[in-house]
Amino acid sequence: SQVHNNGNSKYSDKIPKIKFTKLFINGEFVDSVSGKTFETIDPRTEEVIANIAEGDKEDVDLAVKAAREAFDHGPWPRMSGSERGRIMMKFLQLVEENIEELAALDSLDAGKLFELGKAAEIPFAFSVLRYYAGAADKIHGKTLRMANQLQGHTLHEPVGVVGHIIPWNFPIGMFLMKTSPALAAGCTMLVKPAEQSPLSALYLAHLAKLAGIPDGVINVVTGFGETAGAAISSHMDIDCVSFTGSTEVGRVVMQAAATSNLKAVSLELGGKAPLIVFDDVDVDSTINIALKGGFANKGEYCVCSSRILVQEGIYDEFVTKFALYAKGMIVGDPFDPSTHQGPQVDKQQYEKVLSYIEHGKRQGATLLTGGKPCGEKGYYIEPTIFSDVTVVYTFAYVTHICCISSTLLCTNNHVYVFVCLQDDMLIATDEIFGPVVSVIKFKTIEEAIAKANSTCYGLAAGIATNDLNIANTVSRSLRAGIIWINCYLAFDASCPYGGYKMSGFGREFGMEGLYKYLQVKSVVTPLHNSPW
Ligand code: TXE
Repeated sequence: SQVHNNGNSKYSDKIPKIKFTKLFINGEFVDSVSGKTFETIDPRTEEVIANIAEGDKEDVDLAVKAAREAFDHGPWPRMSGSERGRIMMKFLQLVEENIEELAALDSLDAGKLFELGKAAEIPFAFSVLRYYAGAADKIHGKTLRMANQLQGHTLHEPVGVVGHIIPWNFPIGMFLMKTSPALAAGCTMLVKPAEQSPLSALYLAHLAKLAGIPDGVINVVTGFGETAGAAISSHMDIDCVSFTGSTEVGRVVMQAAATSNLKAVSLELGGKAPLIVFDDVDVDSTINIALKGGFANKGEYCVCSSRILVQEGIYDEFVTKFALYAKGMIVGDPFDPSTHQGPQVDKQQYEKVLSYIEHGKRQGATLLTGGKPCGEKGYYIEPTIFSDVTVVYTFAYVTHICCISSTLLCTNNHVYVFVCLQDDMLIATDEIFGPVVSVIKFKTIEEAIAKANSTCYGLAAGIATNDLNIANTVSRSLRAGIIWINCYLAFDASCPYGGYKMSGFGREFGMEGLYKYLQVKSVVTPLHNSPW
């Protein structure tokens, strides 16, 4: 049964004092040029936590000026990789020492589970910082022996000033995931945290300064997307923008980059990840994977397995047990250690999720559990599962390979092409970004692949099966940037991830996550006897 205890005063001793509310530019906390502020809201209680400086175009200009100066004349891009790595390790030490306060800021600002943050999510973000601190002195080019007695070598140079525009679902994680590889590369940067969750970014900027990261290398401009965010993507003196957020805004960011200075762009956008469950699995243990994939971080996760495709042989057993387990989840104050699911981040997301639940009911899906808000105040929603969610797709058969696409499945030299026309239920197609999971039935492996791929997104996918051949065949056929077999959300700092299709492009983590912050310069010279 679900317990609800939002904003429980029992946990008031865990609420941190808010120390930083101003923009962080050139190593100083400053008011915005306009002097304006905005409120950041506690999603548990709907009350104001603090007033935060509202940055706009003028503030972005100042931050870019500081970052440009630090890039063109400062020590950061010029020092050795090992020295940058050493300072980043100092930053790591400071964030580790302050984990309690950092975790509390994200719980307060974004409704994230406090204990889970401290035990898993934030340590993972730290591992990303550690990985890139270690990578800073492993950036090197190649030597080339070319035709005509030419010798060349490549230099990997920092791309310059980077603008990071980040969302609210993992405020600390996103900050470190974006800044760490850019720091290792020798870039300077400004970060615009989401307006819903600005607190931890300001605290991290303070720790970065304490660690010895030179002034101007990391700047933080808090503010709104249409103003501060837009000023970053259209800025003429930013060399690269790294954006995580909605597909809709990703498109706007890319357009602004194209029509301004053609800055490099990387986009990590929405998702509608499928978890495909074949009928050879142990249902109970697979439900644990499905619960984690579907409801982690209250479904506010771009890789969330919001579509669970279950093979017909175990479908009935699966949906019954899945609903039972989800019903047992405790929704409540994220500071309460017994809570499984906290509040949605803000009123807008809360209303968006509830409206999708209404769509699901209206469009004829079966509501197995949840479906309602809970609590007197705060943005709490019950974990919700719909079954009998239908997906309309067409199935065409051709006998020759006409194009290369992972929606092709080759068997015995025949090629089946699956073309998605439309999915008839919105809950099966749209990114809901809340604790709402659709269960969809399938018969054959071909149908599973077609249904899984019948989405404009392609960020992640899961496969549950004990059959190695099925696992390998399906993982090659899915168009998504990361595939989890018999697990879900298994991230590692060394393992690249990012989007196919409208989930964006560019990769986070691993050395791929570093390359986007580097330029490759080739240097060519004739050898003795060269005709040049
Ligand atoms: O995202 P936005 P929102 C998806 C998810 C969610 C939906 C809307 O489906 O329900 O997006 O969330 C900044 N120019 N994801 O409205 O608006 C904004 O200030 C430049 C998936 O919060 O995309 C914030 O810092 N920047 C996602 C960031 O973009 C702009 C995580 C993201 O906000 C801007 C979050 C503009 N014109 C939402 N407008 C994921 N991939 O994890 C806004 N921003």
